[in-house]
Amino acid sequence: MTSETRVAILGVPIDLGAGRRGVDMGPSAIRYAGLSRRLHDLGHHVVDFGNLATPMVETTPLPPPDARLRYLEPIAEVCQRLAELVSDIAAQAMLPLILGGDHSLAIGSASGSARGRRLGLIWIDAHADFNDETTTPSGNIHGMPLAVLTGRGHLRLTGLAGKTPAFDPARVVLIAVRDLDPLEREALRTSAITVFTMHEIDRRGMAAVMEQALTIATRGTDGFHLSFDLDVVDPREAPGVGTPVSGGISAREAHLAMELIAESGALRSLDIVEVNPILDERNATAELAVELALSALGKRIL
Ligand code: EXY
Ligand code: MN
Ligand code: MN
Ligand code: MN
Repeated sequence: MTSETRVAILGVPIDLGAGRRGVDMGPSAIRYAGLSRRLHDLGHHVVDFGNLATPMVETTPLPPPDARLRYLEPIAEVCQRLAELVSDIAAQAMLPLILGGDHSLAIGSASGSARGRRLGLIWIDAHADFNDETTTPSGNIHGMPLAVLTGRGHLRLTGLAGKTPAFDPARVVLIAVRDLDPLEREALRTSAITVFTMHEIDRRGMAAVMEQALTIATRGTDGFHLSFDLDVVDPREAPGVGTPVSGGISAREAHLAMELIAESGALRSLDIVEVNPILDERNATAELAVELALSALGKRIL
């Protein structure tokens, strides 16, 4: 039996940060896959706070084609509200489980979780999300949250934790990255963030990488925030994502990472983002998202 955790589910159906529509349906697809019931069956106390109100692309003024921060104002407004709500949930000794929605939401969720405490950050993603308005090739803000959370980027976004940076880069770990832009790669190389690319995972194995990652994210901290982007899993097992990249981790490697995270006892909040159900007729990606959330919250095989 898993020790009971008070879990607060919150959907953020935003897709303004992405280049492709559809991830706004992620929270519904994940709920449809039975998240709340299966967490409850695991022994947890689960409260579903519903979805944060988010603007629709259809009713939001289109940014100019050369915008370097597309939909900055509506995304900043959503992230401000999200940070406040996540901070309040954490203050009630509940574990925020945020359902995306595109990865720009992590600017709000991780910032809110980091308010008033020192957290590490574990970022599991095919992408580094480490662009800012001077390096982005697309202007899409879902390619920027990790830069924002470590203090680089637009002022409307970097201050949501009440401190800048929200996370000390020396306590931040990026895992399974395999698709970097040239300027983003240079910025990452000169940062204090620890990066385990797919190459390190192939060479050393997920267990060795995760053990080192957990040491980094917990040393001298009050625990860590996990931001998990479903596009980290190989598209053959998780086709329903906004920005698929071949050569990803297996579903089993993803489960092992989540099981080791659960064993650490240091998880304080988590995002599960970029599920795009319109690209996956069997809802298999949302099903996997639920199963991975269960592993992160203590589900054991035996
Ligand atoms: N690096 C590319 C960009 O900044 O536009 C692609 C980013 C994809 C981000 C997805 C959420 O992980
Ligand atoms: Mn408050
Ligand atoms: Mn991402
Ligand atoms: Mn990604």
